[in-house]
Amino acid sequence: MFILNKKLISYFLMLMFIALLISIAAVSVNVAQAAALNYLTETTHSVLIGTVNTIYGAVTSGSSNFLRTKNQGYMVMSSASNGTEQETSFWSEITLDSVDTYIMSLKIDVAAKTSISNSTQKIYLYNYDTSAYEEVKSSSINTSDTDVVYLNEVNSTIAKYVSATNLLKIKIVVTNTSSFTASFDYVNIIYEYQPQVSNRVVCTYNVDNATLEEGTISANNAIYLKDRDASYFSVDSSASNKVAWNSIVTMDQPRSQIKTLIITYSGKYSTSCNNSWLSLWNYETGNWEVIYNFVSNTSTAIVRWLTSDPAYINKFVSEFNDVKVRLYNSASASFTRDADYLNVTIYYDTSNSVKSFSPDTLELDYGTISSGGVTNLSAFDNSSVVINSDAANKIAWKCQTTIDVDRQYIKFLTVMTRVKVNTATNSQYFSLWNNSTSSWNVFRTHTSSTNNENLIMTLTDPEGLYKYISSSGVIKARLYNSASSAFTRTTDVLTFCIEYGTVGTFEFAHLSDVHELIGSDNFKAIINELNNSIYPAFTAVTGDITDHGTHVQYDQYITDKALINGTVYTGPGNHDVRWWNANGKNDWKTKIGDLYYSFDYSGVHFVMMDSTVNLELDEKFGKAQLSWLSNDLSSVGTSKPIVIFAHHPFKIHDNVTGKAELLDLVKNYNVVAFISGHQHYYGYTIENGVLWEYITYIKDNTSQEYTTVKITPND
Ligand SMILES: [Ca+2]
Ligand SMILES: [Ca+2]
Ligand SMILES: [Ca+2]
Repeated sequence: MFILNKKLISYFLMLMFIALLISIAAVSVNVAQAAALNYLTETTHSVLIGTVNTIYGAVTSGSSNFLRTKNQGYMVMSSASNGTEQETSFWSEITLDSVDTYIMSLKIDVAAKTSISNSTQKIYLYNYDTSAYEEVKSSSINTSDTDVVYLNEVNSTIAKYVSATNLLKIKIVVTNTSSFTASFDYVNIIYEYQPQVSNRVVCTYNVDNATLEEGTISANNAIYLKDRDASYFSVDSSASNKVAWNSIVTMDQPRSQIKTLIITYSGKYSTSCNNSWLSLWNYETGNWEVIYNFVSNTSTAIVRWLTSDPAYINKFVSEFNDVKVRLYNSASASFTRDADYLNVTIYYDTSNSVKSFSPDTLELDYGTISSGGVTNLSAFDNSSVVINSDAANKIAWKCQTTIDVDRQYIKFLTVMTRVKVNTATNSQYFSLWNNSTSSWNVFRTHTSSTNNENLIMTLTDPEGLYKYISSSGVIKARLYNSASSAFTRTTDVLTFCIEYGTVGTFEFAHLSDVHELIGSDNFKAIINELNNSIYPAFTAVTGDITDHGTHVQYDQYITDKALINGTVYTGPGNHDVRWWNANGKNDWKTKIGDLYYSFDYSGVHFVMMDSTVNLELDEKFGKAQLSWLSNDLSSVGTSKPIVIFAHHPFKIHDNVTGKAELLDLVKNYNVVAFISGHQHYYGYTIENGVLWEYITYIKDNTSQEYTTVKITPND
């Protein structure tokens, strides 16, 4: 199946030439191949508490459903007496999904408050080794919402909390000396794990747009949301002391493939104001829905909300793969909101093949290695490369890998590193080496953290990838940062992950009916344009290369054709075989070559058909040709995309003898386009995802009467 990308069509139609974009479904996944790799695609997953089992106290309003979003919507419990204390407590058993190997990190995020101050909240996890609960976190909570986060990044101490069947049991206990009610807003259990066999991969989208709802922009613009770099998109509050804007991200992946959706925001305020409300557009109800609210501070806060719940992904991602994010807050006086960073990251299942590559080399531009080496970067295992800054307080490592997949088939490249520093530093710059400019291009600017963080850059433009993947498959990445004093950077992982299909991304040129123009300056101008600005993968000419099929005209076409860079595939038209003599087809064979034939390019099969009849205007596909086609296609198989060329249009000439047989013959194959000429005007239709196109005749290069057809693999 293929789809015509309407956005891109309109874009290309704005150009002087007429262009079409064909997107072709990539073929099946090679799981066996992926399984054999040292597979490094990390998955962050979120599980929500399902059934709540109360121990002391009772739920008086709300339910565990209220714990999915941090929105001041609560599950409320009233306390009961436990000995000398009042207590609310509940436990829940959670099944962790698809934990193929070990869990790298476990984070439990609880937001709650109590009706009276000085309550104690404890988080317990069930230890399957000792068959008893263990306290993992104890905090004081009071009458305002309090966030309590338990974070464990040491695999060996997480494993005991997960049963052989991937169960995790959590108990949350709140106590006070007097009776109280506890209001639980949010409980999210987030774990990172490393699947051994999966086509689940990560893609990150940096937000660079915003639609203002309340307030006026006071500094910079929404492009500043792209990087977490302490440079801000600043908005002054409106007359009613409100700031609100929303951003939209369109993802490359269909909603059905998205397994985890992560929203990250970072920002600060000129003065403290009311809570900030982070919302997502609910496409089912047509309303904003708060997912996370947080205190609006004058210091930068980073908030992250994620879900792996299909019901949430379905309502927050549109059928066109859009996510809309909104930030709203208000105050009693005017204020400025400085938004640093907004990012949407997804983990998704891809139908493409996936491979991950660890770096082959590690070199330092700045700093010295205090422990570890390149091999430590190949696994998420807290075994890391530790680098000390140099005398100028800088660290930069650069790594390279060599991939063994032809870059023409690569759709996505994701480079991920897991890194932390021992003390705050300046922004970290994550770059790829640009082979065309011989310089590092910064893709992510990210404030450093003393906690492990994953820095991810994703390149989704197949042509853009050519700059960063050399013809021999070399990719180089670099991470640079500096500080005002000495620091240490610890890097656990660097991985290069590619998604690739069996169809490459390329563009070919289609010309037809060149007969009136051969030998002219106008034709040479068109050839010049193809050679110097279009750079087609190849050129197809669908007939009428001569006006009357004379030897002189054939020779002129051959002379002109030699000026076109790259391979030119030519098929016959009625002018070529109709006028000169009854020997037209034999003259073609002598001068040009086969009347019909096929060829392959970058995973696509192309067939040039002969629709002509000696001495006639009209068209015919003869039995011998159809028999040849039957044999040809049977060796191609039913999944490979096929494009069929002929001079006479397949669609609008219903009097073609043998057309019904041709269409019947190809109906079980993956024909994505029928392309022809003859009409001397341009048109196309798309039926059941198949393109039927006919183009105009070549007249002059101001009218640009040729098309370029771009093939891209589908998702
Ligand atoms: Ca809630
Ligand atoms: Ca920024
Ligand atoms: Ca490691």
